[in-house]
Amino acid sequence: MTSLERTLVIVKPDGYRRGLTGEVLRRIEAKGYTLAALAVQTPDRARLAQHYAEHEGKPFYEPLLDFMSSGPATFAIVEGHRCIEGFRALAGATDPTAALPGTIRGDLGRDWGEKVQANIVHGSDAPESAEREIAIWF
Ligand code: IDP
Ligand code: MG
Repeated sequence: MTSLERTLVIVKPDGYRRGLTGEVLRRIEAKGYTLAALAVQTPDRARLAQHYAEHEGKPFYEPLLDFMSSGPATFAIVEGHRCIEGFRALAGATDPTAALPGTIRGDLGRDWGEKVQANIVHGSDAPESAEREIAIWF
């Protein structure tokens, strides 16, 4: 028996602007995961810097903070056994051009020629990062 997990999902500002919040949440619910908390807010740079600390110094870091603070985003705590791995499978690869059809990024995302990939969703990558990220935003 695996333990009940939680993950932080963000429908990023590109997904929010394009009206894809409902489509992303629909896929999470259709998969069978539970929405434990939901909030719409424009991410502030201070909390984004904490959230994305592992990427500080990379060429896409400043563009990433600009992009993520560019407007409202939807934050969700998602629950379910193995939901961290499961949501990342639903999301698809980081690069939306390479992300497979059938995934959120593969079906709904594309390259817009920017320094940062606008790829619609974030999902935590491990139990420790999920708890760390949930504590930042909720
Ligand atoms: P992930 O969101 O799939 O976990 P990370 O490597 O954690 O990917 O990167 C965080 C975010 O930074 C990505 O979702 C994407 O928006 C952006 N990003 C990551 N790598 C690149 C890159 O090589 N070029 C442009 N943007 C990137
Ligand atoms: Mg990541």
